[in-house]
Amino acid sequence: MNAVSHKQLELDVAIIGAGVGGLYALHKTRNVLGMKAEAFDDAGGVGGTWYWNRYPGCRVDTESTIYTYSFDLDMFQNWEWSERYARQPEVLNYLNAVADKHDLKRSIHFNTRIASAEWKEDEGRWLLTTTAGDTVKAKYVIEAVGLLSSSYAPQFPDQDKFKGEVLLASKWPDTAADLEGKRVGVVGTGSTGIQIITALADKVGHLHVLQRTAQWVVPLGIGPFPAETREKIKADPHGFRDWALSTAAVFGFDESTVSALEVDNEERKRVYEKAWKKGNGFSFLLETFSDIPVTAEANKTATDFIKSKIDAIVTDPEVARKLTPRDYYAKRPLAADNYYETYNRDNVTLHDVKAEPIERYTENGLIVGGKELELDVVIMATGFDAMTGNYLKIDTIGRNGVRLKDAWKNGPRAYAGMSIADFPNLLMVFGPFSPFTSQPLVHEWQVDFLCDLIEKAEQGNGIIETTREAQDDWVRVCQEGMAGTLFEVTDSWINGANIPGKPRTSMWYMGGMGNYMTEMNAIRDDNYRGFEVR
Ligand code: NA7
Repeated sequence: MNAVSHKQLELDVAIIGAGVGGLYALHKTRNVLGMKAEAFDDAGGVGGTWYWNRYPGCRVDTESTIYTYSFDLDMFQNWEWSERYARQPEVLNYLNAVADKHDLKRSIHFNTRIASAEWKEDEGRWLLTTTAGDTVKAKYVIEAVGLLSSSYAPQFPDQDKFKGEVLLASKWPDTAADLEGKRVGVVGTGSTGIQIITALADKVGHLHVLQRTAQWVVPLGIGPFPAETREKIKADPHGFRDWALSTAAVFGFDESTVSALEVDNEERKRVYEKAWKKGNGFSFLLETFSDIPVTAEANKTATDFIKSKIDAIVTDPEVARKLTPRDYYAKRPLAADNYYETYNRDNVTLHDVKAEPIERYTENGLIVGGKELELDVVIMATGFDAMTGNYLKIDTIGRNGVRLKDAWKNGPRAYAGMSIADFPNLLMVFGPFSPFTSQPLVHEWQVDFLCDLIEKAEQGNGIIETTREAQDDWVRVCQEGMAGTLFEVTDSWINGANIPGKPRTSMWYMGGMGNYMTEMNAIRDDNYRGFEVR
């Protein structure tokens, strides 16, 4: 469907976003509940984050077995993922196939950005307005706007003077120049940066890595899709899905229950070596021992191990020193094959831009630490205004004129990761204070819960209202849970510290998906406690 005038559009359900969460929300509300539901996305196609992130080396770093829907049993059992960690084109292809099979695209308005949303109390409807000025009235709004979709791209002075190209990783243009043989600078060494660095090192002329903060990186373990997992899913798809959801992080493994401090050195080394060989950042952080993200002592056992790998792999001791983080291993755990090996290449130079800052552009490149670095292309892999960024881009006005940006002035407030007091019938997929997990299966679970709520509301007056008391309780529990972890004290997008001026706060339910489901099922059994469905 193309962007057309929506002036007369009246819907039961308006869905914002056509990524993983939005597509399933559209399928469930339109195809299963039979409601008049349509979706809106400013992208030109489906896929959300997988539509935009087309940078070299982009792939999931969650196993493809888990990074999938389960609702379409045939696709869940039989989809032929080629690799253990699917590349971006394969993920996008899969999401397109889901959308096509379930005939979703005819109900999606592409190239359409929702600019504002206002609750009309007298009508019991949301009034959405697009950037083109068209309007949509909907009884329920489901925001599936993406956890990591609102790009953060700081601009260095004098960019207009630069004769080369500046590319934003998270909005990678199809028209990007071929990088072969070029002098390329990469700013940022998070998940995105390390994928780009390892993908480009043997393709470009010279790669300059502009690193502000070193990160702990373990191998990913790229390889073919594991046949034994395929068999498991084929034999018992629901059993596999339910097991994955019952774990804390929903990454396709059971988290360890053993403290890193209760075993001796030799056993610790054995466990870490095994995890290093297997690959995967979440697995290294959570499948090895139970307390790496919790206590400084346990954390140090993991960082000592990774440091020993850096020292063994990186041949230049000064480069090894620059690559060794000073922080806890308590950011979003990173994984890429041959990351540290890359720095042994003659055509890769590491710059510590904390010690020698990026000052400004020139015609020929960047001034870094007072010296000109000649570059043809600069790639910004500088991250996202995570969790709250995309919600706050929509000027959202709830009951009694309350604006979302005011309600969230000091950090987000939400109930169960799915709704907000004073914003009736505004429902979120993976909103603030959702469990800290991988996403697709959790999106499905939350959409199913939201649809149960909608069905119940449809039996009454069609109102879903979150109580302030329930929200305050939920936020308090989440904040207490976060306070017990090293994630809280380690700067990253997880706590908002990556965005200048953003309130630093916890935004997650840290109890794990298994506990989250138990809690949510109890809420459902208690007549949807806290939601006040009328
Ligand atoms: P991240 O993990 O937030 O990483 C952003 C990187 O960009 C990080 O290394 C930052 O350094 C760096 N950065 C940000 N601003 C600057 C400036 N001004 N100068 C130099 N370097 C800068 O984002 P990603 O896109 O890699 O990953 C986000 C998530 O998306 C990922 O975890 C996956 O779940 C998907 P800093 O550490 O702030 O010093």
